[in-house]
Amino acid sequence: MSSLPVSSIRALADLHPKPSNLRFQYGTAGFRTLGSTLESVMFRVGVLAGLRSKKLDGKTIGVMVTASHNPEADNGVKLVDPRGEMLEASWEGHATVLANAADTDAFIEAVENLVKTMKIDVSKPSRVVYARDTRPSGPQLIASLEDGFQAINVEARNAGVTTTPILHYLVRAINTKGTKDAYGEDSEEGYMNKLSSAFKKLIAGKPASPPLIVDCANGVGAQAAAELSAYLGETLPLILHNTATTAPGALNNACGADFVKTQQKPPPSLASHLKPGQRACSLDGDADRLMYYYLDERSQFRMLDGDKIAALVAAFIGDLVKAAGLDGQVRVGIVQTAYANGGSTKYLSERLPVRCVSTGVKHLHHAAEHYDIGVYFEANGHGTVLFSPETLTKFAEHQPSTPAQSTAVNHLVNLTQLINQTVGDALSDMLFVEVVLAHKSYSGFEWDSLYVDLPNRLVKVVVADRNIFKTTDAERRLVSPPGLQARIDELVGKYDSGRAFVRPSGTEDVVRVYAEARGKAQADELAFRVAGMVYDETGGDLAQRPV
Ligand code: G16
Repeated sequence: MSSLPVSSIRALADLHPKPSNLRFQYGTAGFRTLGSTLESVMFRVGVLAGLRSKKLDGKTIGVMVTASHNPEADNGVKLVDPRGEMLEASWEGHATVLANAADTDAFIEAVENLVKTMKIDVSKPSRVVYARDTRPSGPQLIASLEDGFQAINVEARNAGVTTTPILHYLVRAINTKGTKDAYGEDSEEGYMNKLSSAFKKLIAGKPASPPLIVDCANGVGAQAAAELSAYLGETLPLILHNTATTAPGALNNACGADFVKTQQKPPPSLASHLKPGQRACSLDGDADRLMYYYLDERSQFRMLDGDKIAALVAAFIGDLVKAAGLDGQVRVGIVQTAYANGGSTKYLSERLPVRCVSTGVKHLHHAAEHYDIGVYFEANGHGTVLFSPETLTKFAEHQPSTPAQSTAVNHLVNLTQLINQTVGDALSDMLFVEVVLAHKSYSGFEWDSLYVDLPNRLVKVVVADRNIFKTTDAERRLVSPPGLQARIDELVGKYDSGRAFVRPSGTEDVVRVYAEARGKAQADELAFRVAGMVYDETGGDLAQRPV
């Protein structure tokens, strides 16, 4: 067994010293913080990705440099496992240990420990594919990452500037190439072709859809949406807005999926373009989240968030399974988080099995794998649909007994091609929504009418130390600080249809408070009163009271 190239690691690690005053944590979506502090983390992630690949016998690992919905000055990095899913949870701890080694000696010692404890054969090849979003700090951070690859001789493929879901797609496509599970051509063109041809088959014979406005958050989604639009042509006219990927400070600023969800209003830049009835949607900074909305006939903003998307697509899939004659043989289930609106949970659980898990795509993804067809969506618009391998076989082997059954099976098969099953994908989800709207002849209004959302409010609280907040029961209850949950329960009990919970964010240095109640004013009041309790519990700068 050859040994680690210690001198090469040492020489390059010395170029990327860890800032002594900072502690890094591999959280909900990898490492994520101010981009200017992340150089050492990037170098170390480069080394870690190489080791992960060696451990998996040279399979290709993905590395995505992005901070998604966060402000432009932030950046981050996450690892993607060979099937295109999030890094296995046990390796998140290894990532955190490596990122926090105080100096080069400590880092080399941590790498040697990892190789020993995980029994990594360092003579194996290591392969990585990597990409970044459009953040200004990206090129510098990619250079540090590449030094990490060089330090342990990784065969690295640069996928350039692209969306997070495309990077996930590439990882799976590369690792399944030439096998019976081949996922698609391992290129951006392969992705565009796969999605657009499935879309065209699914809407064949349906009346042409009116144009769709797409807010690209001034991020990398602008580039991918423009490319996709060219593939779609007249089949789905897209009108792209917020495409200023190089304008300083524009990324996610007063636009994008997170803005729409948290502010519950459209981006101001779209104001003059939104007429009653016009469908629009917003991507986030790396195009893995999607929010739809429209103005009703009184020009009121109506939001169609991840919960509404789940309701729309799950019902559609459930109906197709029945129409195909596969009812009882293929179980469809839904996965949500505590942020799911009570109205959606009620609607969905009256029709299909629903599970609630902790925030974070990895939790939803794993829970969804337990169903034959698992639909998972976070209210923030992050989600997808998973088809189990057995389900794909059932579709392939099913003998339809009527033309209607045959059509339904074909639609299901085309959906397996349209949906990016590796991770939530705003562009793929957008096409899926458009397919359902076309099949059902729904406008935003009919879609919105599936169920009524309970008024709700999401608030961020900047606290001195978010780590003192510990949760249980899929993050619906606090176990620490002691006594706080009982006080929240008492308050919630005073509100009609009241519900509230508190959890520390895994991507921002804040605590999040969610509340819903029968009326809008009550939901707002409950959220701010709980936020006040959180604030009083921890103290902090009065200027940074709930934002
Ligand atoms: C990431 C995760 C999502 C999560 C979101 C917010 O999204 O992938 O699963 O819902 O962060 O997480 P938190 O409330 O812990 O900050 P993204 O789109 O930013 O990568």
